[in-house]
Amino acid sequence: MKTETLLEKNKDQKTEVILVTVLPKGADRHACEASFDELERLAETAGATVYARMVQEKENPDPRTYIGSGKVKELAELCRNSGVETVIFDCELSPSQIKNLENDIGDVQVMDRSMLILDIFALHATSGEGKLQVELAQLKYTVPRLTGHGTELSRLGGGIGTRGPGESKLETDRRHVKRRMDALEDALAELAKNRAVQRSSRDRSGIFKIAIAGYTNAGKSTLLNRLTAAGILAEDKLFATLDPTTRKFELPCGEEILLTDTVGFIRNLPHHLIRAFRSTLDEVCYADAILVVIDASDPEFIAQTEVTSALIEDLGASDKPVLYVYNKCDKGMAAHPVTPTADNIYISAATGEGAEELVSRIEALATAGKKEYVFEIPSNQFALINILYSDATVLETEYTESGARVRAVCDKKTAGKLSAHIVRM
Ligand SMILES: Nc1nc2c(ncn2[C@@H]2O[C@H](COP(=O)(O)OP(=O)(O)OP(=O)(O)O)[C@@H](O)[C@H]2O)c(=O)[nH]1
Ligand SMILES: [Mg+2]
Repeated sequence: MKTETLLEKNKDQKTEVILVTVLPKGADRHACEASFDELERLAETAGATVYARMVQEKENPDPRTYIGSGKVKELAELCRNSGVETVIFDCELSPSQIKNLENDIGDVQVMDRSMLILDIFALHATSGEGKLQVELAQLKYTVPRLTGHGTELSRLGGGIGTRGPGESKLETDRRHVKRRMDALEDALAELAKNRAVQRSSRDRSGIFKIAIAGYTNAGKSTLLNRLTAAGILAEDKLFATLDPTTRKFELPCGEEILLTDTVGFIRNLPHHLIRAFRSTLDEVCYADAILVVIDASDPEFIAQTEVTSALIEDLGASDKPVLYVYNKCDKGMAAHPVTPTADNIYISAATGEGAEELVSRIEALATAGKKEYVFEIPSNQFALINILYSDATVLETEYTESGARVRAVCDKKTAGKLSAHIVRM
């Protein structure tokens, strides 16, 4: 099945867009500007070029058209003079605001930040589950916002707007959309079930799991590639990764752990989008520890770390041990360097600087609460050795006349199952 997107015309022809934002009085001006800069990067990632940026300082957004009526006229004129046919607002617009804006401006497509993010997700989704999640989110969010715009979409032909949930789909009976949404929900529920089964078998194996989380473009995939040669696409693009990738990683002590690369976070990520990707984000919830990767060369890194922490809390994963990985230190620090502590580290995933230290910190995380034991298992109870092979890291097994002597690293719970056979700890 093809996931369609709104912005991309074709590979050689870039869509020109105008970006619009409102700076409400008393709002954090810097945060609004940073968000607006980010919108530009999002637009570029979606394959567009920015023709102009329009900012309105306004007490409160207009309920009818978000920007004031004078500004709407100005925008309409700019669109007419430039021939730009797509306008993207750095906010969440209601379906009626989009409709009013499109009517008032005429001959343009109006998008908001979430529609743009979904557009990028549609471009970057590769797995079956990722594509289903994007399509469902588009049907829930984008389609209602395209109401009444179907004719314009057809008129634009291969232009902007045809990458949405698809012309044909837009022209289809709403009941069909509802049926499609139900089918997608069923399919996703089935996939979530499979994911849960896989997870529980991983859990039974007792293997330590680490999720690599963080702001989009922080270097999460580059880090996983550096550690495991995972071969994941790492690009200077927002949301290059949509689907989680899990790789085994062998610690210097010989213990194997699992590292999972996850979808990046971004500011002003609406809750419905988070819910749509809940099953992929669950990888963070089921991890035993989290590496929060931060682009320390980005002037916005402190705000980005706050966004990441808030989202981890939203997911209900804030009680997990976290190691803050300040990445891209080869580029130099953007702002005040963070004091090194037990829960942070500076590295460069690109050059490998700090990687060795990172590995030993990961090892410390994974082995916290675990220690080395020696067990003597009598030969009539060899089934117990299987427990060690699945739940512990076996360092050495020596067979004796009476049974086996096993040296292994494990947690208390595992050791407890064999407590009668511990000879040294
Ligand atoms: N200079 C420098 N660039 C880096 C470093 N780590 C990653 N990058 C670059 O930063 C960009 C983003 O890296 P990714 O690994 O794709 O980032 P990500 O966090 O996986 O991003 P998303 O999947 O898009 O959320 C790429 O162009 C990388 O080459 C680093 O340590 N130093
Ligand atoms: Mg990535």
